[in-house]
Amino acid sequence: MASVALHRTIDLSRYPLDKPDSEAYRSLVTDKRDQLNHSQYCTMPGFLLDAQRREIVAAVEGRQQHTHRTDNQRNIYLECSRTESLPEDHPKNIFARGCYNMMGAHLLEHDSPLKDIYYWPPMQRFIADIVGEPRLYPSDDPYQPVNVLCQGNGDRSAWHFDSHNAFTMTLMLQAPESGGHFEMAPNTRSDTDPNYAGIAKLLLGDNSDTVRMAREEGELVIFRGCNSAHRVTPTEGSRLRLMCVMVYETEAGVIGDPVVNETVYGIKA
Ligand SMILES: O=C(O)CCC(=O)C(=O)O
Ligand SMILES: [Fe+2]
Repeated sequence: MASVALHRTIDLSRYPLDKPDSEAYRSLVTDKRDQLNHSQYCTMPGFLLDAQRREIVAAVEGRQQHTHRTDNQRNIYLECSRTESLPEDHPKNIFARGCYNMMGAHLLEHDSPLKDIYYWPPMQRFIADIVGEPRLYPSDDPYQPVNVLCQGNGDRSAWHFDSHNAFTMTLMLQAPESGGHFEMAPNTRSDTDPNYAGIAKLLLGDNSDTVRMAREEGELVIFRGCNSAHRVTPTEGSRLRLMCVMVYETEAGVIGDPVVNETVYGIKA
């Protein structure tokens, strides 16, 4: 892929991914890595250039009828059924509504600029440098690598932990008229402490440990969502909230779980 094409897509003057040996690149990476380690997320406003963003939005809006609708009640672990042996107020038994349309990678054009970004080796290197991995690889799954989460009036994502990837990248394509805020409770749990009591408080409305991130159109965010619960508050208004979600893998050749693909994209294995 020619880097010249990405000059139209990524603001390379602000984010010099094409100059990994430069001082500007090194200081950008250090800054974002520190932010990620400190807050469990880091933000890059103006990453996607605006003219390209508008073209992407038009293409994504034109393909809405093919997206897959999800509307269900799930707990913070993304499970839909109760655990009878646990009390009513245990996080496993607290359910909230999640509703949205998902556009999988199979529904994006082959030459979508979102795919250009995702498959561009300097992008993979840049993200690896920030998250501290020696190398990252695109997912080989037909549906999961690059998605667009599409949320209309009233749509939302309930509090959840991401189950599969240690970090996730989200690129805001279009902001809704209002609502649709990304909220996170950094370090809600750890690998050794499930913190059920703290999670129950969060789920019952205690927002004292949560941050709300202003999400600008064109902004790239990297967040660690495995142990930091996060959600998207209800979108309001007629303009769709369109969020591109990208995941990289730490090894080559990774294919997603067919059960996940059936639930998220409606693809029967
Ligand atoms: O839409 C967002 O801002 C967050 C999406 C999300 O939670 C995820 O992709 O795991
Ligand atoms: Fe998530």
